[in-house]
Amino acid sequence: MVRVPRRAFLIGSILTGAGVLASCSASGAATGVPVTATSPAVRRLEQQRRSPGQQVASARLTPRPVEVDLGGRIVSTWSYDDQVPGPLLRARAGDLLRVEVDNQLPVETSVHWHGLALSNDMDGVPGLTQDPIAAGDRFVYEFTVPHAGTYFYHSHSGLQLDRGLYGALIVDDPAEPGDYEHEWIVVLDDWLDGTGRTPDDVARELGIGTGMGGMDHGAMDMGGMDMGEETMLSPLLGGAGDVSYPHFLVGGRVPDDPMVLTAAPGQRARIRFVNAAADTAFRVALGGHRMTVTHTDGFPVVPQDTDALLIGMGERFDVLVTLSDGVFPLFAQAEGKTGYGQAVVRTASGELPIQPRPDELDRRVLLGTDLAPREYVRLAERDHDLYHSVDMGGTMSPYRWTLNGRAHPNSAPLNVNEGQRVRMRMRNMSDMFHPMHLHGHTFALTDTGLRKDTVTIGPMRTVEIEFDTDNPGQWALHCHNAYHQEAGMMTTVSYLA
Ligand SMILES: [Cu+2]
Repeated sequence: MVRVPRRAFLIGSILTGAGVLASCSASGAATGVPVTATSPAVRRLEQQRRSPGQQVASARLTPRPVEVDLGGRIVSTWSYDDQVPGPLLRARAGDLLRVEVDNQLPVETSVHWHGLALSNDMDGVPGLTQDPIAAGDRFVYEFTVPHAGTYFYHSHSGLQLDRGLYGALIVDDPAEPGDYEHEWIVVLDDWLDGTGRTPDDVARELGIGTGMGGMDHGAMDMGGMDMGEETMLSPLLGGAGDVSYPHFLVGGRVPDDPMVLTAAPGQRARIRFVNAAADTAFRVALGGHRMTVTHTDGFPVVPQDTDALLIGMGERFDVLVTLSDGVFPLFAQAEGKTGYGQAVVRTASGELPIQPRPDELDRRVLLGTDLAPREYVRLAERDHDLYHSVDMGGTMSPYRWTLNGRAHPNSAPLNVNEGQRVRMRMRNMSDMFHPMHLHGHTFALTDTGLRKDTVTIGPMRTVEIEFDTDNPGQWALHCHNAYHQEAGMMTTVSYLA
């Protein structure tokens, strides 16, 4: 069932000033007509990124219906190449990545390359940067990969992300020393497809697209939070989700039959965490260890030690750990929900502790916004040319999530011109967290300079970001909760010229 937490929506009580809910408030104004994905400016920029000796990394992805074994649980779902997660894709910074997608799904699809500042026509947003790939059709994505780091790819069509249509994409930096013996790619997910309902069933239960409230709305009162057991609340994130899931996966497996990562005591491992979930943030810890965070969303940070890490949907973190002697749970608590995912790190024979939940989860928990950037990835000091405000809100009845009071596809674009420094204030006016993701750019948080492409914004919190408009096109800006996005929480950063 869909569990809808009671929430206060405070837009009315807080924003009484005239004009605040206007479609977009900006200082400075961009002028011109939209630069579309097929514009010469987009093509020219990609030509400049190409180089004569450029290496080509080729791959093929076949999305199709499949039965997948999640570790003793067989489910019917849709995935890439019959596996969950999809195949690992790997390239080096500067390479040309060429991926042929052979759509064997019964419906149209698309592939988005999450976090990459790539050519707009290859960004994989149907209706914005390309036509959807029809059932039975093929499409070749081909673009220069700009930056090293931990990324992922996923369908950007409807709720296909909440099936099995995602996989990790690692971009290597040939100059990086790689001071570790093991590299483990750990993809996290919340799972319900094939367990009696599909993500489309859930959308119907929530009331997405029907103009109606969800099935649980009869008893709802919009005035405050309910502390009852059906709410999903996190002390760190407030409302922690709209959907309850029967399974949480680490590396595509349920905890009963987990992914096992083996090493020798004293060795170092780089763990690349990707949260591919649709509606779940994860609190992650490795029992008996502290982790040193080295990167988030592909970009390096000042290394920081922590016991646990909170990862919003669409966020990635790289950590280094020096492994102790024994068997340890790599534990992913579904934040604010009941349930967890788990892998096992093994440097010795023996069994996992009977109670695998590590104490580290309740010690220091680091959020992405707690990190500081390495100096060399800071944006250059510069005054902003343009200021945009994005207010995030929603209602539960009807189930509708908005940016500046409007729901996609009726949202107002945020216009920019090329060559500008844009400052953008994102205000969360709801009591639920939203991981906000900007396509095609890695922005900086104004207060710390931290580089991110997905920032988790807690309830009633404001985050201000800056970015340089150096990648012309039409770029989605949206909440990475798949159901919020589907219910309207998406707009476009639109280059004009
Ligand atoms: Cu959201």
